[in-house]
Amino acid sequence: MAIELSRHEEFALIRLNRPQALNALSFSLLRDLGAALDEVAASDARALLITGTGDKAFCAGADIKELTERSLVAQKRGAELGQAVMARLDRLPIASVAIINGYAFGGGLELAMACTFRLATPRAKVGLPEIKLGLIPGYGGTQRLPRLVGEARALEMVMTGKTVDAQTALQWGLVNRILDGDPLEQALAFTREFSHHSLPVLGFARDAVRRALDTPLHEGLKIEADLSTLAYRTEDANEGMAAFMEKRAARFGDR
Ligand code: DAK
Repeated sequence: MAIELSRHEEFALIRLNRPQALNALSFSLLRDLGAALDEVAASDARALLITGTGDKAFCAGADIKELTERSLVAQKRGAELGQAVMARLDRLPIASVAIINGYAFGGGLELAMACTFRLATPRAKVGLPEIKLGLIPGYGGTQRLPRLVGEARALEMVMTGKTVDAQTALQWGLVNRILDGDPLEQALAFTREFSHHSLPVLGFARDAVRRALDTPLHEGLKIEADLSTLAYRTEDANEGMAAFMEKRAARFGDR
């Protein structure tokens, strides 16, 4: 299978499993990825981790062999499929963490950018090299990259097609951390930093922050007022505040 879905503790783990093609996103892999995301959404996993099989690549992008000799209509359907899968990942009810364990180019970086967090191994390299193929990104890259690194850096990456190393990606805010030990163990430790909090309240927090990027400030503040009031009405908020008063650890029930 080009997609392997497994469970690690209370987390789901998806591995892109086409190491012979550096985990490139064939259309069949994209369809399997969409199905795996549906399975994760319906499960009780508290977070999703995504990584690539092998030690060379997270994902080398769209499968270039499939991009040639296709009709315009087929290409448009392909772009819509890719965007829909990235959107499904972006809107998953739980947070997702990309473990960038090598190259993340083109659609591979777009996949990582659709995740809530990105962690990179020290030798990881990321970029949107589509321009070198006479293309531009088609799975959300032109929209998500500037939101993460700003317009100037996004234009530089998209228009030169140059790749950046993990250290630069960290400086630019494209990745949250560089993993200096076993990537999966380190990523699990990172995920445990937030996953014990109330799941519905984590969802409100993600929604509120995400809306900040496409909403004028006065409207964003209204959204924050609504979502923070909703959080306040949860049983977990009662528990969290009671635990503080009683000087004990909170026991959230995701309610
Ligand atoms: N697609 C298919 N096969 C790939 C691949 C890819 N993206 N990347 C690597 N491979 C395959 C290679 O062909 C090779 O296979 P064999 O020749 O052994 O059969 C194998 O993986 C190992 O690769 P290399 O031999 O090249 O390994 P190296 O270590 O020498 O180089 C590399 C690694 C990552 C630097 C190099 O493989 C590379 O430059 N790969 C291509 C990176 C890239 O350009 N990615 C795609 C960006 S475009 C759309 C519009 C646009 C898009 C999508 C849809 N629609 C309108 C539908 C654009 C999407 C993109 O992602």
